[in-house]
Amino acid sequence: MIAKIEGLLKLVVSNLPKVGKAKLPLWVIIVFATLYLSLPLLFIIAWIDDWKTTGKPDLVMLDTFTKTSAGTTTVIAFLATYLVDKDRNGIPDTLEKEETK
Ligand SMILES: [Ca+2]
Repeated sequence: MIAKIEGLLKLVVSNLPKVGKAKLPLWVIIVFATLYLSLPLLFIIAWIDDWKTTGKPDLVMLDTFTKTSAGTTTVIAFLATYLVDKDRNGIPDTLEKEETK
């Protein structure tokens, strides 16, 4: 079953189009990083709107957001590792190293 899923995923990935000079893996990572990093901005906009609507800031919500955003540092470190592409072939170097093993 897992082999079938793996084969299906390889088939899908091999048929995905290239985007400009960048091949898909780096492009996907950039899109997900952008989406993930835009979430705090969305929260802040909604929090300010809530403050404006209710007339007082929801400090408990802000505190919760601050505490849960600590995980963001981990995600940024992970993404920074995967965005390194020294040979500029569009494939993150970390993934290339895994392929050659
Ligand atoms: Ca590379």
